[in-house]
Amino acid sequence: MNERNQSGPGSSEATPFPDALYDGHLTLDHVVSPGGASSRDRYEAVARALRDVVAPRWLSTERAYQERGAKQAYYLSMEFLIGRALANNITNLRAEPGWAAFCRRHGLDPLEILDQEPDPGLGNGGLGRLAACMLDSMATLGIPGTGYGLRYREGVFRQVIKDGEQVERPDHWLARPDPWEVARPAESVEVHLGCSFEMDKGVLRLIHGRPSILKGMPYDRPIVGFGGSTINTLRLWAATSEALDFVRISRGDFVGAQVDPITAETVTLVLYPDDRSVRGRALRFLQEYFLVACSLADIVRRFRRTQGDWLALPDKVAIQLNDTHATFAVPELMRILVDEAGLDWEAAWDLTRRSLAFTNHTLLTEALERWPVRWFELFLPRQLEIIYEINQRFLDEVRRHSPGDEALVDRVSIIEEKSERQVRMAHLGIVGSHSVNGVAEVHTGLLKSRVMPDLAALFPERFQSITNGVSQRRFLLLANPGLAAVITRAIGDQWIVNLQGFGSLAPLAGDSSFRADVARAKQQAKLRFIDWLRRTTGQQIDPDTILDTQAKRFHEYKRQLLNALRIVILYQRLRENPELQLPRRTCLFAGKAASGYQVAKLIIQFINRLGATIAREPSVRDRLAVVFVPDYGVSVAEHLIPASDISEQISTAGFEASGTSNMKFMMNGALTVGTRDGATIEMARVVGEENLFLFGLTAPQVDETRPAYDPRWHYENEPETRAALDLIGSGHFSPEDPGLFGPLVDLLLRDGDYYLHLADLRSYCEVQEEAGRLYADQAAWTRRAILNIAGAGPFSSDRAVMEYARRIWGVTGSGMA
Ligand code: 26W
Repeated sequence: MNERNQSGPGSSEATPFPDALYDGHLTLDHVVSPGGASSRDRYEAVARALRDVVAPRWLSTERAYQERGAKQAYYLSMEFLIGRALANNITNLRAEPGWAAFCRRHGLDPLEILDQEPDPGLGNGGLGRLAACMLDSMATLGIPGTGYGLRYREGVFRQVIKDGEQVERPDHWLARPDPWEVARPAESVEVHLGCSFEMDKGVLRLIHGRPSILKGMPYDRPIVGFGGSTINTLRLWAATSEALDFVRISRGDFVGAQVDPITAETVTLVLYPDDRSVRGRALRFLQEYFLVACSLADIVRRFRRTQGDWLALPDKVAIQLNDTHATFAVPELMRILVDEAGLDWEAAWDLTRRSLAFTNHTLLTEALERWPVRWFELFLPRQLEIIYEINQRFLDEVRRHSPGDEALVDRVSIIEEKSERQVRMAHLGIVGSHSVNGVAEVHTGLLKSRVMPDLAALFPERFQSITNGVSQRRFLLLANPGLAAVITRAIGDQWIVNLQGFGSLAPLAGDSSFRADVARAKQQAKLRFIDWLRRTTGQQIDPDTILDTQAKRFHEYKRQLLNALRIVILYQRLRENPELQLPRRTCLFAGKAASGYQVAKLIIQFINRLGATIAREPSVRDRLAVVFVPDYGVSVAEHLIPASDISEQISTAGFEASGTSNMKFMMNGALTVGTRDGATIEMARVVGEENLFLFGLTAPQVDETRPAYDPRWHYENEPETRAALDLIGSGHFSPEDPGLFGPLVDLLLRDGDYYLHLADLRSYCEVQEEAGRLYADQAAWTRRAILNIAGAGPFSSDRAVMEYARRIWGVTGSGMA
């Protein structure tokens, strides 16, 4: 595949732009004359023309994998936050020059066309975006990697801010046909369920004792590797069902009766907008099993096409389970191997464990899914039998290992024997896999010491750590072309496919002309973002301020409230002392709160009210502003991250598994204000703690502090803390409803401040002052920014994927050094 010419990264020359194909699609697909076409029509025609260019390479990629009998990696995830495809594919096909000339020739505004593409919100946050970055890296490295997900007809909700509050709007991203996807009806699969169900006013009502069949219809999306020579596949399943089979029904043969199409489609109607827990959501239970059943049926079907011997499965197939959401794969693969392939239990179990690997992305116990046994009894009786057998054999092993320790047996059992018996999906994933990994060193350490100590002690060889990464092609080359050009001019463009080359930027931190280039690129990115924000939201930002950004899902442990508290303190300082010389700062917030997460939504409202209050005060507003950027997602991140000077990574230590926005800000030259948590610890090790602004308790200190922690001590002994909390409690930011933000004060003072905001507030304010002082010295600031960029090498998803490929999957890629 890539043996063709090795000139420059991604080993293929720039792709000419397919004008003729465009004209064809415009007139033939949309039957409009060029003059009569809408921007959406033009977008679709461009996308289809590019897909035509990609199609033969897509086929030959697959053929090459088959020919070399390559071992394949399959990434099973309930979320793929892929972002818009057009700009990404133009970049990875190296078709920018062609695209620019094409737009000139057709008198088109490239941004206008690019803006037509909906941003598929097929994910909530970090987990979903990591999956997308992994796919981009697998394709770029020429690794035979396929993503399996669900084709939600509605992605994560669109966030609208009304009177400072988050309002959720449906995301009809498929309202118009999507030009990138290819329906594959011939490759549909049947999914059998032990009972049937119907939707009754949005609630799933089970129909006991009537087995049913769902149909999984696959839709394939091209994943274009950089250079355009490898095109991998993201296969998204849509649930549907055959028309009701009246002949069968007339024979009273309800066994295998189809669920009616409308009900069937509800299974993949919408992504659960929750990244905490989905307890009690039977439809989510069905979605997860549906994903696994369709994907495993497809994987086995592909395997059998070339392999006659089942025992070769782990040599040809590596399946990565993206968190507990995919661990139905353990009993489902066993069902296929025992019931369909007819293998004996031991052989099937060996193949299953050697083919499956599990990644954990969170330490939050409520996010470690447990599903009621009775749902298995109804929907998946055979899988439950298998789970019982797996658990029985596992616990026998445990009893052999620790005779008499029934407490241990209870703790590690896959079945939680509480009032409502539940299946612990994380335990199932760990017992049924040959590899379990955390997504950053500190996270994996806590996984083994705090969350899964017993299982880690039982299977020490299975636990390993692979720190996350992000795609520098999407989050630097595409999102920040100005800075990318400055870097390429300095060190060439190999970094696009090998970010380790960034190290050679470090010496340039001392080079004033290079610093000037980097500072100019940052200023350009700022102005571009400010212009975009004004055009899309009407909000004005002063470019001569520090853009200080916290962009991530709203969650108490991510402590957007801590950020807001220090802004209240800053606000009070400026009110009390108008002469106070402080670098002017714009504090930007972006992120969605799970629609049912009231506290997080109240924090969003508070931040918006804080911003509105400040904006009404002439004595303060020219030195401090708070701006909420709505509807955060991949496309907004591409505007916001390149423009930011400061990256806020302020989670309570021990709670952020890894973080990935921290890496995106770093490679775009923002300086990190953060706690020693997740991957930020590893970033500080590479760049040097002195080049970040680290503060607060470490994870062990959090554990030590918690037992005797009294948040009121800070209220009693820190005047600014007290004044800030009193101001919030007084209704100053909500005069029409003085008690509105009382619950936030209670959270901190009355309810124990579980995430230790007040414990870290002082040191947080101090490093923010330090950052403000350094910003006044632009040369020093930019020098540090360059050192952070230079240290971003290890945080590419290419490095992460190569670790998965070598240490877990045992696959190789033509692009892997
Ligand atoms: C069942 C509901 C649900 C849905 C999603 C629970 C938990 C999740 C995800 C695990 C939450 C998530 O996105 N975790 C983030 O994963 C990133 C990628 O590994 C990490 O960088 C973040 O630290 C972690 O919070």
